[in-house]
Amino acid sequence: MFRVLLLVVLALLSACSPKGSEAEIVIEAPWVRETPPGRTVAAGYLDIRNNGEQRRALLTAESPDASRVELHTMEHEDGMMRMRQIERLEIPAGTTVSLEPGGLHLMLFDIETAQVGNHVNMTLTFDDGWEIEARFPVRRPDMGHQH
Ligand SMILES: [Cu+2]
Repeated sequence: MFRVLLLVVLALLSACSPKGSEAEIVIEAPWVRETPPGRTVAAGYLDIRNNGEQRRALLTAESPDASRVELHTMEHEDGMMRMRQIERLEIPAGTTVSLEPGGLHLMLFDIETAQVGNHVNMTLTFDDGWEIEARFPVRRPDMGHQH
């Protein structure tokens, strides 16, 4: 009897509680930078807003248009800016993390479609297993964010 009651309570809890990142993470202003002719490596940018009360982390990004997508950061090293791959991107509770030129970005490899007029689909996966598919229009840097 107790066991049945417990199952009912658990079922009610899971039905009522917000579903982790799905209710808390908001993707804003996604875009992919146009690549010069002949280049097949492109950078993707977006803002990730965490409206929840727990720290979340972006773990992976995948695109049907790229052989792989990595999370990169830019760091000063010996007076030069260098890209470095990171394993996860933390998004503290109640904050927005911006991926933008000169800083954090998504790096897409072997992409042929990063020309203005196209868009790139990407699936972002967070540390609680939640995934979101986002559409990244391709832009030139001088076209700005165009919110
Ligand atoms: Cu990079």
